[in-house]
Amino acid sequence: MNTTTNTLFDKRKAAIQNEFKELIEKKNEPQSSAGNGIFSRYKNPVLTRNHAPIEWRFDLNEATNPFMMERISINATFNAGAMKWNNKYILAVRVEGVDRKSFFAIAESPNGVDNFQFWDKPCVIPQTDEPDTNVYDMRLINHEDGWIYGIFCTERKDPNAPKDDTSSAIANAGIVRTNNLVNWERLPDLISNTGQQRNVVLHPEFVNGKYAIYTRPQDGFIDVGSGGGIGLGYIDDMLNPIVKEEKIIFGKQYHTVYELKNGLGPAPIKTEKGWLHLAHGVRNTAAGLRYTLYMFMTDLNDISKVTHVPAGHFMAPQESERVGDVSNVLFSNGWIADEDGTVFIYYASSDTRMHVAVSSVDQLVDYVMNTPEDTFISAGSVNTIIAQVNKNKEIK
Ligand code: M1P
Repeated sequence: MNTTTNTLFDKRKAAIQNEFKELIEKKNEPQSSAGNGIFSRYKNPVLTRNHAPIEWRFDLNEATNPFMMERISINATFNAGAMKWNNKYILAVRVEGVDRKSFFAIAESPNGVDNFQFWDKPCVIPQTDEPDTNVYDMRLINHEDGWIYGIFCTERKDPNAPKDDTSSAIANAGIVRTNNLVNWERLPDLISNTGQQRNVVLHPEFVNGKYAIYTRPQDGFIDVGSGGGIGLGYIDDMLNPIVKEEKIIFGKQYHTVYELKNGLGPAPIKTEKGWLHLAHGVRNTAAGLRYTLYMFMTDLNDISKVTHVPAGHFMAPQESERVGDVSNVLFSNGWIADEDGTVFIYYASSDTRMHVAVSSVDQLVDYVMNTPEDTFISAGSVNTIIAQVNKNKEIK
């Protein structure tokens, strides 16, 4: 084909390529110079559905696609696991096609805040004997055993649901491991006896020679029912991932941001003061479920012991983040702590696109240890404010 003919195909291809280049190369910057002192949100989403490579979406042969039509469309890019690897900021993104199926794809950036680009092909996740209908929300964990684990949610239709019930599903934790983020070895799905599982995360270090795993047991697919809370259990061998017992270390609680359910985000970050955790808490409202992010700290030597819990949410959906496929949702399953202490918090808004907020280990430790805790009653919140006002009056 002569490239100088300037057909409709040529014009559209050139326009699409230009727009894509502009999007990928767009610089990002903090939203405001003042902020809250805890973290800086960045202006542009780091990944949107428009970041999906042109080669995934278009048949680039003019003979078979004369209108240069999008043949395979992407609906959303969200809930990404994260890690630093070969000096690049890596996201294992939940990419959702317009067919509603999610899959994983790796995107990398040289600086963590912009220029994210997907690798040329999505991840191929081997199946178990029972194929996954849908997979999502991978946590990437660089474990001290030398493997990189990907723990994700695998969803399959409930075989015991009545015939006319086309929605009931069963969620469990799928497990893969890799040493290059390209070839993934599928391990058996998690075996627990506490119902369904989502938001399962592997602790990055051995605890007494065992793998420690954070769980989120639940009775049903959407409702946690009598289950719920962030659980902790132990596994002897990841090739036979049985978690015999789960202890709830952080339960749901009335009139808090984690009233209805909660779940751990990424694997915790180790600091001198304790393990820093990022989690999501969900409450119900007249407008539907509201998902916000909150933080807590656990003891360095006893990871089942929660030592600090700042009151309320750490981040909540703001402005355009509020709107998307599932509105009023912030969700995070990936963050990266750099060697200099900078922390890149990757979060998705409204199940639609990925953002970054930047903080540091020192700021997050200060936030978690020195923010007043929830008193669980309004009068207590007033007392907390008055105590701060009085303390400020003492400043000479
Ligand atoms: O739609 C909001 C979130 O809902 C689920 O979260 P959880 O397991 O806590 O209920 C997940 O499907 C998550 O992917 C999604 O962002």
